Amino acid sequence: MTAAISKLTVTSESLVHPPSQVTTEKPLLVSFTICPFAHRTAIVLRLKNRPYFYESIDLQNKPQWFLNEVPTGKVPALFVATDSGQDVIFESAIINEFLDESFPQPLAAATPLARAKERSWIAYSEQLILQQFNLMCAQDKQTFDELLVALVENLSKLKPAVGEPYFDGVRFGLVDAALAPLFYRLKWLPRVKLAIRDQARHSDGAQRLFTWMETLADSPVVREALPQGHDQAFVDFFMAKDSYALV
Ligand SMILES: N[C@@H](CCC(=O)N[C@@H](CS)C(=O)NCC(=O)O)C(=O)O
Repeated sequence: MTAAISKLTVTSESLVHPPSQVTTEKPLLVSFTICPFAHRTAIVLRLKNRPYFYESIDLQNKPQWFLNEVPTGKVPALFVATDSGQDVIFESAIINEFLDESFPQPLAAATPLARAKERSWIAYSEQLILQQFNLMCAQDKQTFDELLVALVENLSKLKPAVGEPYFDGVRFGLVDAALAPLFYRLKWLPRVKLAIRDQARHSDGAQRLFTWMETLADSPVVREALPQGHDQAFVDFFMAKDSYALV
């Protein structure tokens, strides 16, 4: 899997807008360099061995072609070719389900109940990603400490499978793709990891959570799905916000 993924060509050639080069074989992922939600979709594209065009937009000055097509004004959006031209889908969880249903080797669970539970956890994970963002934006110790406690408490509610590397078992699935971006970005929030590691001394659930978080954060597909220059852009973005986490 890793060898195949590393051969993928992710092109960020300059596109005519609205993007006209999109083909059935090669959709366009519209992103913002440090966006964890777009990272979710890039992970699934890689798990599915799909090449894609990639374009990062300025969220402070969104291009009109993007606003014309994406009513939420949020990234990620995936532009895909259709028989009659082109279409766009938005919302990372929905894009990821679409990709999963469109290409072989399902990532989603096998039964309706198990798939519904995955969707529940994916919906829950959006709140965690927003909490992480707010924690990165905290500018003083008191705010940081309060938000840290809240994030750790909510992370502790996640229940990865017993004795398995991934959330639902042996395979990297859609819940893993939804949360891996958060876990990767905890390298800038080591106190979150330390708090969960401390809990792991007394709790099997916390131990499982800690191991799962580390597995995903270190996973090659998660790292390779990041756009070039991600880490520097991430630090620059939050430094500009006087992030307490980075002092
Ligand atoms: N629920 C959305 C959240 C996407 C989201 O919040 N994206 C942020 C960037 S990470 C965004 O586009 N923000 C711009 C805005 O809200 O105007 C998803 O899962 O795709």
